[in-house]
Amino acid sequence: MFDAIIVGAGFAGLYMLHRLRGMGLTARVYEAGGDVGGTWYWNRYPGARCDVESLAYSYSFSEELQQEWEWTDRYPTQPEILRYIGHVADRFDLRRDIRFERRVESARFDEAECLWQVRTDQGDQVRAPFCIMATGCLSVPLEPDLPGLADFTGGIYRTNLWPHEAVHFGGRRVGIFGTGSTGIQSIPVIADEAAQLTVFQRTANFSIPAMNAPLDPEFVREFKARYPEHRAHQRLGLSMGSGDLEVVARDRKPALSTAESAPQEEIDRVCKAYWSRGGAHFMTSIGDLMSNEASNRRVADFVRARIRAIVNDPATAEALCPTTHPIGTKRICVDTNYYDTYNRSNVHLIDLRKHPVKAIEPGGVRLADRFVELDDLVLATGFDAMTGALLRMDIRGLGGRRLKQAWREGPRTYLGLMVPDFPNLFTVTGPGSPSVLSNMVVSIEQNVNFIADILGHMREQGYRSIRAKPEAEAAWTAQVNRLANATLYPKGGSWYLGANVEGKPRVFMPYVGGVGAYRKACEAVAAENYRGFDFQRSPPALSSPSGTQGA
Ligand code: N01
Repeated sequence: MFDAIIVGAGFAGLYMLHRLRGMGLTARVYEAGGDVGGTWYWNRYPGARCDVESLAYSYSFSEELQQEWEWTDRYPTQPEILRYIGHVADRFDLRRDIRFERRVESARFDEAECLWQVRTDQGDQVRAPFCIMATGCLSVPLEPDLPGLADFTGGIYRTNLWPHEAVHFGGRRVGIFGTGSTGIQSIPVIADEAAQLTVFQRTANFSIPAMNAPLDPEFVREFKARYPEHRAHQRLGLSMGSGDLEVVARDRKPALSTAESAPQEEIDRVCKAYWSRGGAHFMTSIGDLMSNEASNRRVADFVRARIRAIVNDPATAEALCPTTHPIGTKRICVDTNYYDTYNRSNVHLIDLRKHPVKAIEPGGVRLADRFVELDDLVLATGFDAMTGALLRMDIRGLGGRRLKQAWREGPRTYLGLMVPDFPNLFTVTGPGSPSVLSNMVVSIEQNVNFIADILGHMREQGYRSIRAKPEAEAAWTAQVNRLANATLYPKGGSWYLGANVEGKPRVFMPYVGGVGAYRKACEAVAAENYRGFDFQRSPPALSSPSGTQGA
């Protein structure tokens, strides 16, 4: 028996394991993939790169680690992140407690014993007082609704299940579905190699140039010298990681409070400055961008003007101009040469709103008005986000209550970390926490530390179980909804809202208040003796700091 079972060996699972070990607790990690890395293990598609900057998208818990690791570019590539996570696993000797290629299928709470019983698809069965879900927010691939897909005789490549061996598109006619962050990253890279690339676009998306470049060693040296200050900024949500501290300090305030009534030259000046600096930081340019529709429209107009300026063919440019949602309400994309790619003679855009798919046939895609012959299909069609990984397991809490049942009208949590009828079960970056609206590594570290502190508190006090109180869950969920409804986010029809999955309840899942406000809320909860949580003392207590050895 272990003190805790951790599900997932991505950034969250690894750090959770490291923290528990540091407390003298024992843990077993189950991971469906063949190695550590989580989302970065699976998403190895061409062009995969993080859109948070390297120096910020990394653990802060070890000063030695952050000083030692050398990043290459402003934005890290997927292979580089995977190497980094592998290095962390080795450096902190984490692999020995991880069982790979084991997908957890069920987790059931045994009330009499106050234990979670976890079962994997390989037949492992293990019990522990605590179960910590580190299953990621974007880890369940979504199968697109494309009739006849199974009949296609060419290669089918899903970006989020990309093969480990090299895929060669040279001389081939490739089609791609999906123009979210993934499609937008991979389209320019596939276009470089393929003979022909046809992009089947259902919804045009807003994308900002990454302005990626190799990191300047002098910049890195200065950044690392002040890492603690950078990390402090990140933890308060003041920095997306870009630039030096002076830039961060200046950008604490948006350049303009609103674009609604600002003169056009002023909007152009500010937006151009943010555009040329590059990255998702663009979204912090205008104070009320995510709460004022008129202000948002003017910034969206700026981006549409950029698209028209970059793309030579006016009809293609128009089709690429997003019109279905306010900018930022679907996750902003960050690209390298995305719009320029449409100026290549081997790239063709099909607007599916005008030319819907009738069927996928063995040799290509049948549209209402034409047939596109293809050798390969790439599917960049997204995820069942935030709740998908949790709900595909059979999780049962008190009285055998299923999580699926508890969340039938959408996820409800206390702080994104616990659900009332599921004692001793934690969700790292769960729905109701900043998660996908933040730098995930920053949120993961905060969530993991909070959970570890709770377990430390329980050990000190001799508590055996913890539950979120229903009233705390109700109040937090109401606050999450209230905050979201005060913004434009719910207008996006995005995966944040579950809108990409048929039949999924439309509930805005992440906490929009920012990592700083969220962190303060957690600190206030802890300071008030973990307000909103109910602790019980009976049966056995957690193992002593020296740790009980696991079976
Ligand atoms: O998925 P998405 P993603 N026919 O859901 C289209 C993170 N991420 O993998 O909008 C035709 O955004 C769908 O069209 P529509 C990031 O948080 C991070 O790109 O539903 N098209 C859409 O265009 C991101 O937001 C990085 O009309 C179909 C696309 O598929 C999240 O992952 C990199 C279709 C799905 O877009 C998800 O991004 C990459 C159909 N039947 C991703 N079904 C970083 O850099 C779906 N689509 C860190």
